[in-house]
Amino acid sequence: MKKPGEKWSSQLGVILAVAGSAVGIGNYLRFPGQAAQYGGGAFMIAYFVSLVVIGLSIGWAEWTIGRYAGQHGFNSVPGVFHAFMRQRWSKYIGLLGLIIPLVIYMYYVIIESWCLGYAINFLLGNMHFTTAAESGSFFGAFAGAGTNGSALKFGLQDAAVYLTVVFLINFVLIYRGLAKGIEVFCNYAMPTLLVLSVIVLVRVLTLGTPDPSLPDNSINNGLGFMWNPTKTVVERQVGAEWQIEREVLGENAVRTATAEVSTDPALRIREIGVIEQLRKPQLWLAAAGQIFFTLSVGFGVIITYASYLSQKDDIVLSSLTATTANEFSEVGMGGLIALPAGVAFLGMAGMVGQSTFGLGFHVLPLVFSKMPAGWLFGFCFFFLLFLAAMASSLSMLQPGIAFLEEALQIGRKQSVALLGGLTAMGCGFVFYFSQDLKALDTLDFWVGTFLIFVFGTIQSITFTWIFGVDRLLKESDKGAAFSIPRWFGLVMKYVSPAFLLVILTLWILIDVFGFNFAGGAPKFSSYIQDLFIKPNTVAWLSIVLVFVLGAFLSLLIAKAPAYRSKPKGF
Ligand code: ALA
Repeated sequence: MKKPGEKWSSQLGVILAVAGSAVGIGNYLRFPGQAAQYGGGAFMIAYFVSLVVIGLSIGWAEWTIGRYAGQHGFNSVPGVFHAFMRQRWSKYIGLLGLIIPLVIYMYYVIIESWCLGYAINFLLGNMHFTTAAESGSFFGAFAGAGTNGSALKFGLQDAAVYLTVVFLINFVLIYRGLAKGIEVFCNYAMPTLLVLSVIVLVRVLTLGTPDPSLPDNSINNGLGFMWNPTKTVVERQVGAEWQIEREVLGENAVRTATAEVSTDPALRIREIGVIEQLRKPQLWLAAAGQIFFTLSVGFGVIITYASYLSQKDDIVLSSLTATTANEFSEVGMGGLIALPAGVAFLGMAGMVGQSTFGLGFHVLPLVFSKMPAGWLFGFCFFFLLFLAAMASSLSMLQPGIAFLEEALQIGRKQSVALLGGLTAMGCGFVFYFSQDLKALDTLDFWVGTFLIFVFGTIQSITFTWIFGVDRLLKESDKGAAFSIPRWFGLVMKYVSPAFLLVILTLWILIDVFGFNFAGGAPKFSSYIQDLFIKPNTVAWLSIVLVFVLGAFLSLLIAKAPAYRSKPKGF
């Protein structure tokens, strides 16, 4: 059997690298945005269920199967599936584990470069916004959201220059390899980002009520917005239906709303309970999607990283440690920074309906502009996001590198050049078609959400039913600091696949077929509209990009001698 050429230099190194892959923009921007949108405290219940059923369960399985395949000479995801399924077609399942990280890299690195650009501009004192319109128009110009191609300018306040730098750093580190590139970067970046997070967190939590004349705009209310399990809302009657008009938080807001409601019979105040919120399928989809995205589970990343471990290395505690580090940074840091700061300065009205990007690149720059020494805290926040994103984007390149080296039997120089060329084309496409961030948004939906659900579900089923859950648990015991409890095997074999199949079905019904659980006409998401109802050229081109990449990689998989013969010894 072929021996893997690369190894991690220490157990801590691999834990930090996996934690680095997990901790990213998802923790500090996507998580608070999703939690607030889907009910705060109620969302957290679905989130923690998903953490156990998807995060821990598939995470442990990915570490185990990855290390097992690595022991038999396979480091790439197609190799892993070829190795343990032993069918002529099984290597093609691994194609998903290549497309997902590569396509996500193509847009993720752009967001990473925005973070660096914002950090530098805060440091240079270029970020002073007094209104939401000002910060919004800065971002629009920076990211080229107004017109395709408009971000292609090379000034300090333009994204292109940061993208070039960030793209190159990623490839230099990947070229240096696992131990000297990824591991060294994560060894420095992870503690640094922890220190920066604490600095920003302490600043935010001590903001109190920045403007005493607006007592509802406070950190306490921001924390309530993020974490309260029940919601108080004002509803308006439209025909026979009561529709939510706004959420009410804080004593003054409740007093004002009560007075308003008493004079208008078309309005009412109501508390929405936890159970009512948990009945919404969208909340479960959002929670499960967040767990996949934040832990980099279902990405093809953990399998690849784990394939460089030896049988003496612990994987059970390492996986748990990396997951815990991610959750500490997500729930304990990300959950306490962005939204509370936004509410304290802009109030609830300024926060409602903010997307991940709205929160990160419109709201927070305005918030930092209004804060004393905001340039410093703005720099700390965006630089920590940049470090977190870089550790994640590096992990998205390794599956591609491992595959090219294994399939084409080429060296590091050639694999880096080939992958650099491929991702530069994809990244250039997303960067050029920047109007309304259409390409980025389309790829994030179809690859960064849909394909991850699909691949996660396939992994959950094949690992426990084809490889076998008993074998998997026995395999995970090797070198382990402690064993995965045997009862958890039942969760892995039955609960996780069932949970994921339900989620995937719901997702397809709601987001693809527009199924309306409230009854009535189908409600098609903008992504379906962009493809079939009001076809959008850039959305279609983005889908074509994924298929062309898939076809190219399939061809390489088909031709690769490494996956021709049946692996022995399994
Ligand atoms: N896991 C990475 C993040 O959360 C992709 O940003």
